[in-house]
Amino acid sequence: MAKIALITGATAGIGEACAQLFAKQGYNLIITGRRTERLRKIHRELTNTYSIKAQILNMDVRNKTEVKTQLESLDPEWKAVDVLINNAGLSVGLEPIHEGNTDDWDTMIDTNVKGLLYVSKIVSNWMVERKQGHIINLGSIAGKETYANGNVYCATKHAVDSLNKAMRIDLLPYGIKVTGIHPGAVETEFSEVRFKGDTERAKKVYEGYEALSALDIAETIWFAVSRPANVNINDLVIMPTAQANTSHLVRGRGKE
Ligand code: NDP
Ligand code: 8X3
Repeated sequence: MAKIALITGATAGIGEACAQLFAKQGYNLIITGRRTERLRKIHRELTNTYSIKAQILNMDVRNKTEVKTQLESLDPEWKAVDVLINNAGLSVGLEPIHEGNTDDWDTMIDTNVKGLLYVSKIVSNWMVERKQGHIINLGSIAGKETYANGNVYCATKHAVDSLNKAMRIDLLPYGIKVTGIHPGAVETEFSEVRFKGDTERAKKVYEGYEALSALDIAETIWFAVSRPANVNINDLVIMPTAQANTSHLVRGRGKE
């Protein structure tokens, strides 16, 4: 029986790259997200290209009821999830704290923290029953450091960092691995979302250096998942070579 990976936020960026890579590795997939058309298209591509089975769950991770209903609707054999990739997440806005938009704050906290918890609560129970599983939590360099105007996004990713450590302790008796992946700049739709569709501003984030690609992160996640049973990667920070931390980034030596 092929292994199963459940990927939240598989409609774009890192989640989509993980779906492609895990399908290539022969995993059956549960792909989730809010954009139904994209989920259908990715489902079609994956099942046409690889000899795998895939399920779509069209859910907003912020909606506790929807998450529960969608996850519980899976047939029992699909609840034997081997790998959960808690990837759905976003940043909205980049303003100093006194100018921040409280709706943006709600969106980030509800998605990055509460959404991750709603999914983890249900799927970790399935893993506890089987006494096996691996949870990958997408943190960020923003969860290790704080930068100007990053305030609430950084706070949500610090929360993910903390939950990553907490999950590892609580799930230890059940043999469940928990890994935190903390990237620096990855060129995805992330900045477009942060700047609310301002593609010009988003493009500038990645100008003059080679950012990480979604595939770089998917490969890192695969490395963690493919370690032997006795090995767990607790925590990985992965940066573009041009970026030392959130405030030191060299432009003009790489990609124009
Ligand atoms: P993208 O914007 O390219 O992808 C984000 C994914 O999250 C989409 O599939 C989106 O799906 C999903 N998503 C967002 N909100 C929700 C929601 N409420 N319910 C369900 N799904 C949701 O960004 P990335 O691939 O870059 O980001 C993936 C993760 O990596 C995030 O947690 C991000 O914080 C983290 N990260 C990103 C970095 C970067 O520089 N890009 C660096 C460090 C960490 P849909 O819109 O269809 O719902
Ligand atoms: C995304 C990376 O530095 O824009 O998590 O916060 S950063």
